[in-house]
Amino acid sequence: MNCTKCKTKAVIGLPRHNAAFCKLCFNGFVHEQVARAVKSERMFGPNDRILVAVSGGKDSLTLWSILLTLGYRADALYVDLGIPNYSEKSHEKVERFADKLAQSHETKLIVHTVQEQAGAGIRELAMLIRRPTCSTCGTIKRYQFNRAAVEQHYDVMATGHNLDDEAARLLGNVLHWQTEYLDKQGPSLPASVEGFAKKVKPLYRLSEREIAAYAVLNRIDYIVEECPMAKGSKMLLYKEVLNRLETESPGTKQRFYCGFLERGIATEPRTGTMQEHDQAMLQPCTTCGQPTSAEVCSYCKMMARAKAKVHST
Ligand code: Q46
Ligand code: ZN
Repeated sequence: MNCTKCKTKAVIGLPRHNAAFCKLCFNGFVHEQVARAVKSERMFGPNDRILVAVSGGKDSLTLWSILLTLGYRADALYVDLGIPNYSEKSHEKVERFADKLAQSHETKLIVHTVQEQAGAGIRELAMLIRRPTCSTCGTIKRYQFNRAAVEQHYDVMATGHNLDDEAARLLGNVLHWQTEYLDKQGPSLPASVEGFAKKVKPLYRLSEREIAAYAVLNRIDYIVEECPMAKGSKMLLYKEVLNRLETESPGTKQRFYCGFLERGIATEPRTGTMQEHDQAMLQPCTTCGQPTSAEVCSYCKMMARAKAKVHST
């Protein structure tokens, strides 16, 4: 198998593009897909400050590295969830990678440790407040990322979601007709109301397999294990189903997700009155000052409940 572009020996075949690439041309292909995503979805410009949400996995570390390679100003935030046998490893991978990047780029890593703030890791915290671990985790991560982005004046927050993630999420939402989530499924979500950072997904044109190949070829040392809490999740099942379809018919995932974007369902402009309505409903949380539609935001409510439980035991 030879490289479609330069005819030297190929290292990867991409059936959905009917192409094969050597390492150099594959890197060029990956960078081009990211650059195309950034431009077509107007994610950010060369002077914008980007905060990348990193977990230690292949997608987020690859994203951080590519953005710096393309000349963007990108820092990263890692949330240490305190999950035994997992968080120590992922934290270490992120710290090491940050040191490596800092040797050739101007960049920094910000770390938030759940244990330090809440006095317990995510699993104990979820048990204390009787909520599923992943939904507790989601509330904490969304809150901490948004807070860091807004308070430290980043223009945009970037996550490593790839084509497989987005297609699987879309499949789940369509299967259950969760139409209220569809307008949040685009790869670029503007900061619709003050106090909420703009969110973008620059890897949405690349599959999980392509990103894993890029990470291996470019010696990005990431944590291979998934978070243990992800076991049995519906997302993994949807990904499996889509992979099966992809093998039979290359390009299925891309046609499904990009077809959805082309139809404009995700980007349908919300009316001015809606946005004004949202803005009017928001007020600073009386505990932390972050915007919320209630008196106290859901993060602070959660933390207060956890503290009350600790004191009552
Ligand atoms: S990190 Fe958090 Fe995921 Fe782990 S605890 Fe669940 S939500 S599975 S993206
Ligand atoms: Zn709050």
